[in-house]
Amino acid sequence: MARILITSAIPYINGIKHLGNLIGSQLPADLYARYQRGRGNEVMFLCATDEHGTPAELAAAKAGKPVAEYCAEMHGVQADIARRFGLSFDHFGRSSSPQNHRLTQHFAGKLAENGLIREVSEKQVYSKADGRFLPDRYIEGTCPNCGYEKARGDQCENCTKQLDPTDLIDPRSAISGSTDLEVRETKHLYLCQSQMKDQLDAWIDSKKDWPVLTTSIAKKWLHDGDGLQDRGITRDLDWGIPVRKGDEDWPGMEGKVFYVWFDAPIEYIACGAEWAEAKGKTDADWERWWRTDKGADDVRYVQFMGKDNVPFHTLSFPATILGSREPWKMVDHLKSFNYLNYDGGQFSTSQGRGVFMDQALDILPADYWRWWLLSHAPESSDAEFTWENFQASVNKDLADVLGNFVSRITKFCRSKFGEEVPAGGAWGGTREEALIAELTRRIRAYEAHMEAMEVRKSAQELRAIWVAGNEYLQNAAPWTLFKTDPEQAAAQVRLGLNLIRLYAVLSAPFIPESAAKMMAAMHCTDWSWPGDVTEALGTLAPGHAFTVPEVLFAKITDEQREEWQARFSGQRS
Ligand code: B3M
Ligand code: ZN
Repeated sequence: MARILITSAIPYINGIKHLGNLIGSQLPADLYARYQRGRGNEVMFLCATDEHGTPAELAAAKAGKPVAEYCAEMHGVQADIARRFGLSFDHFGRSSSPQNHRLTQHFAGKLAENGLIREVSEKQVYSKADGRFLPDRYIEGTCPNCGYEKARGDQCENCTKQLDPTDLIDPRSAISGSTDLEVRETKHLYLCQSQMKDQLDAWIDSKKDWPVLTTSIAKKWLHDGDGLQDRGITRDLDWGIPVRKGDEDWPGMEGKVFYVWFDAPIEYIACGAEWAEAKGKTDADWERWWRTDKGADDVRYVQFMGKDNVPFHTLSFPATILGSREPWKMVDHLKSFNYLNYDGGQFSTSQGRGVFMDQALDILPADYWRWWLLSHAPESSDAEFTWENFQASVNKDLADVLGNFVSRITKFCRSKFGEEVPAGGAWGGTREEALIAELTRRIRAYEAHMEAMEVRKSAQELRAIWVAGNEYLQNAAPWTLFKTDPEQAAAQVRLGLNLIRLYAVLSAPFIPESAAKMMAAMHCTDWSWPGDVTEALGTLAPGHAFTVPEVLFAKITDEQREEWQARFSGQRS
């Protein structure tokens, strides 16, 4: 049994995520976690809310709440929506947890001990109108790299370049819009990433199987221009993890906090500690996932994230871990995604454009969204959500192919043989042989795509597996055969009912709720993954009772599609 550690990029606390965020990390991570559990492997799937920094402060101010209260509330909201979307985290933590405070301060202490932190007296933008320094997102301006006019102080959304607020051209305060800004002196800590350039370079070179999208972004930041720059890891903010050297004060750093991108990835690890606390486990229980000296050397660690997060995960976070010179588990495989666009434009949290997770669940069950999003995951390029495409996919793949298969075979059986797996006859003629051969080939391909985290290819293969069953049934036509050879028809129906169970097992990573309904309708709890397909199709024996399930997937009508298209065309209020 393999042990697999999975993390999804941790979503910012500032509001409910849209479908583009969901497919960019949490949903494909869930697909992989569910698949690996289905294969009988031991999985630790961690995610959390990213609660520090300016996004949290700004959102809390907008909501008129103290930031700690706002974060606690929003964590609850996000946890609930994640659960309703079927995201099967082993723990959904918080980057503001005491565990993350301790661990972040610990890492900073180790980095300082190893000579990898320097204090820099730097010039920072101060807003006279706002009476404060303006870090990160409190300041907006034109990107010096690509000219995008709404670049933020920490990163340009358009070209993904990491920025410092003083890099921006024509800067203005994001709080008041004031351009009455001046540069003042303040002292900050810098992580000496440049000293670790060769080590990072070698580490990335050792990752032969990483997608090009990932390595090319990392290599770009390592080698382009002046190469890897040292990075400020502290900020003049109230909300965040206070700057300390392990358990000790850090003279001169009073009143400052760590930069959100310093503590956020450390939360992946701290989340393990939160999991242990929540489940009444010991430190050894989480350390066997995270410390290579305590059992994690045989763990495979996979990270999921959107492409804009790649530099932080291939450079900054590894620099933190390598720089600590402690035996923490590092990522083995990093799966990154392009962007999902919405109906001719971009999804945007700040502009309230697109469909947000809570809205999606208000109109349709999670599996409809899960299927569309995963089968259209933005892997090799950006993808686009359109209502037409969504309607077509749901109606064809889910309703016409899978749903129709389940309903047809169960209803036919009920009408001719009653609600139990019929006895009689034997399947195994050429028609069945061909089906088994096709299923075997496709299931093995499905497994290979899932292992490789090829999300779209996995979805295509799964769909083809559903189609194969439908076609078998269509050609075998037990409803016709029943009149002349009821024994043979019974054998075919028995095969069909077993296919429902098999489909439940194979489909559960994509559409867990529907898979559970299919399994429940078969009165079965045997979720074992199919090795030999013939054997798997003999699981439900003659006489085994089942129930005809309710309609699994309702078709989306043109009226619904038009209504939703109109409803979601503007801005979220
Ligand atoms: N919260 C950005 C994002 O949600 C950031 C990810 C942190 S991963 C450690 O895209
Ligand atoms: Zn830019």
